[in-house]
Amino acid sequence: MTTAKTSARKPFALAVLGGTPTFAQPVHVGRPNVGDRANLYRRFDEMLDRNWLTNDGPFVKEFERRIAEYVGTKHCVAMCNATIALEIAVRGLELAGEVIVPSYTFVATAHALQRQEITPVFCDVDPRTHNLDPRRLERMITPRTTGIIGVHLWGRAAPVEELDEIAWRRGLALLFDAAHAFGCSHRGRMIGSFGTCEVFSFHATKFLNSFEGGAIVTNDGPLAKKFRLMRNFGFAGYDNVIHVGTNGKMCEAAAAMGLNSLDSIDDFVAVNRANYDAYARALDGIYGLTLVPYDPAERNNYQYVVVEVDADRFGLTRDELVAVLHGENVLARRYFFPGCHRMEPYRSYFPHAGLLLPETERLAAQVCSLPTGTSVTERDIHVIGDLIRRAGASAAEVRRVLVDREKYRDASSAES
Ligand code: T4K
Repeated sequence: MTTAKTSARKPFALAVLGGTPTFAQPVHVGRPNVGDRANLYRRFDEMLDRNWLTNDGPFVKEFERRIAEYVGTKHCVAMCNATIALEIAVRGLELAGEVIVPSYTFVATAHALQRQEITPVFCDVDPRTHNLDPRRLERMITPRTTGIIGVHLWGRAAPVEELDEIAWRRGLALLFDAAHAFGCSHRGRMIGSFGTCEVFSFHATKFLNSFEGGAIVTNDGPLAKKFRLMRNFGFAGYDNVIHVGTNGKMCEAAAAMGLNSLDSIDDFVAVNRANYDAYARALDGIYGLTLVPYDPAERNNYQYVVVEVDADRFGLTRDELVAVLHGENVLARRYFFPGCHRMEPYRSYFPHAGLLLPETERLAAQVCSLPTGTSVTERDIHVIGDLIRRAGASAAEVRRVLVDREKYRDASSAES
């Protein structure tokens, strides 16, 4: 583990109040975890010696086999990223019309539908779980609805049984955006085998990365075959295209990184777990701040450390807290602000969607993610906890400074 360097600062002065930023270098939310470099270079040498760089190469095949084994599915189809994997899954399942998704997610979930001219219908989430609320979902179904995409937000399982029951009763397809949930379980079963298929992300910022990457996992053989065709332009052999397709292939360098990450997965989870526990200690007792919990009875990857800020009790809004942290070079992120329904093109298409999404609106205003992963040390976390505590303790002064700064900004932009 490397330590983000701390610099000397005036005691008790937050940077927004005129002090020196605590961290000399930015502390990021999603610094990539890098496993054993020597092994990675060995794999690169092997790849270059073989002169086979992409198109279903041996590393991709090995990566697919190991992912499927890990989550207990029959098939894994590796892709260049999770967004393309979602698009292929949606198309492969022949979804059309409307598909119900949460708005409280990364925008890729909605874009994967919109790019295929399928309307994402945004359903509100359960404030306790941050995942789709099945009771509200049932009311969003129309004659045009063909499917549901559940998201296992932060790696905590969506309500799979309830969604499965609704999907079965109403004749809808059910798939899951499991971008956050590799290595997590639900009721003791690994996420990956719920719904018709699930999609993982192995983006650089995910705890297990292949630089860029994603995969669809499923137990449905014919569907897996279709996904394979679709990720390779629909080719079923030289010169023989039998399906519409795209270029969704994972390259060998990405698969080499993915395999390397898999070799270190237990270490990554252990570090994330230790960091999460360190945050729990560092934030303990801070009035108005809630650390989003993980069920200890399940397997978790602990890759997101998420807090909810109750402005009335903490004294600062989430945005004000984020401004304080950014001043200290702690680049906390407002995942997922402002909610897909407030992003284009959705906000133009459905300008009043927020009326049906009260919990999404509240969470989008109250939640932020804090830095974790192998580049963040327990000492860093202790310091970040202390900064948050001090921000809350000097809330009135911090707010006054931030409001003045905002007024100054407004005035100078009006002048220019
Ligand atoms: N579904 C869900 C629910 C998702 O969350 C995502 C992606 C997807 C689908 C689609 O998966 P992919 O198609 O990406 O496989 C990031 C990631 O780009 C995105 O993969 C992720 N979710 C989302 C939650 O976060 P940004 O734009 O917020 O990330 P960015 O570039 O600001 O990076 C985050 C932090 O990591 C920064 O603090 C900087 C640091 N960083 C980033 C990169 C790329 C590094 O230190 N090194 C790096 O190489 O979207």
